[in-house]
Amino acid sequence: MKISSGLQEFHEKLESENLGPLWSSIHKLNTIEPEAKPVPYLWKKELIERNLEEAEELLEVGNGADRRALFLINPGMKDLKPVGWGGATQTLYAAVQAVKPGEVAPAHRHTTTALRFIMKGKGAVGRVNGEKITFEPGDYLTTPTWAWHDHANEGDETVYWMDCLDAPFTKYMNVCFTEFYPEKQQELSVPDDYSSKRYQGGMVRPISDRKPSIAPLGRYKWEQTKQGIEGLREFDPDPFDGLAVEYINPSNGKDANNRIGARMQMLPAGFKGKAHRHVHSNVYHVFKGKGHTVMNGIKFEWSEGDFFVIPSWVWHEHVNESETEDACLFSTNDLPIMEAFDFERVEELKSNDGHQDVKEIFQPVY
Ligand code: 1HN
Repeated sequence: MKISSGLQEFHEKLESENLGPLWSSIHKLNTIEPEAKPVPYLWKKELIERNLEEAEELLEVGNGADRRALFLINPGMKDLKPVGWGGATQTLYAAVQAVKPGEVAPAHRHTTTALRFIMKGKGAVGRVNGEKITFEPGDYLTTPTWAWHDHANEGDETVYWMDCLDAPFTKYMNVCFTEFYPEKQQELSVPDDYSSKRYQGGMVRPISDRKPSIAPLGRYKWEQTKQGIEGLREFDPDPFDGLAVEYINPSNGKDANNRIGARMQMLPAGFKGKAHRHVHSNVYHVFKGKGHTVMNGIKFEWSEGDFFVIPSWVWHEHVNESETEDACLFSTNDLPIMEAFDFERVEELKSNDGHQDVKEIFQPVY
């Protein structure tokens, strides 16, 4: 639109009077496609470990710091206040948390919802709404909105896990409430691993849960997740995601965490996925294996322990580079949020047999 000097002056006057001219702004809102601020990016395991080791020396959890976690900052979102402090994508916060033997991360609760994926180490426990939950690498845990939670390491080695919260989303929505528990650790009100025992049958639920609850199960064991994937092995893999399962709430079949989706996908040895893009965004953690993901023509090479993000509406395809070993990728997503508001769309790449041309290889920071 051509703007005369008279109109320009009028726009400036409008702005000083806290009004805006829709005729010159509408295209900024109604973009032809989403113009995601977050960019595809990858953080190496070595970078995170090196910095966590430094944090382990510099601070003690429970004595000055409530949590020792390093969060992923998407370089495309640094200027996005009020969440410039740490969004991996526009909705998801992701971090690696380390708890040393003897440390207690004190109890609190917040409207922001959380989940965890255990990466390394044994002996740490979480308390969630009166239940003590034990866990091991490969387990997935959910800390639902407004649930009291504290963590402690009762073992003799440092335990590391991935945290994912919908913190950028709740920040944008201005819906954050937080409350601190009067003691360091909350009181236990049910037997240890109570919710896992209640649901140990897998596909049967206690009759009292016929009326669904928000998060009836706190822990999802790696062994069971693996079994779910193994069952898929004799069938054709999903052309984009391989052998993939998602963690569900066993009382209602929806996502295990009501606002953050989570999946485990196995890319069988030699798997070469096709490209698609979707509105929802993902944060990936490489649990096992070695391969790469091409995002908008850039090749991101990954191996065990790395993290990468797939922002909204970015073409992506996954490849397992090993001909003998399977690769396992844990990922979180904001699909529950996108679906709740009817925003989700998916597009498959039609050209070049569904594969992107690789124009560049991403150079990570070590
Ligand atoms: C939180 O409560 C934890 O409980 C970790 O371990 C990360 C990031 C933002 C807000 C709350 C935890 C968090 C968090």
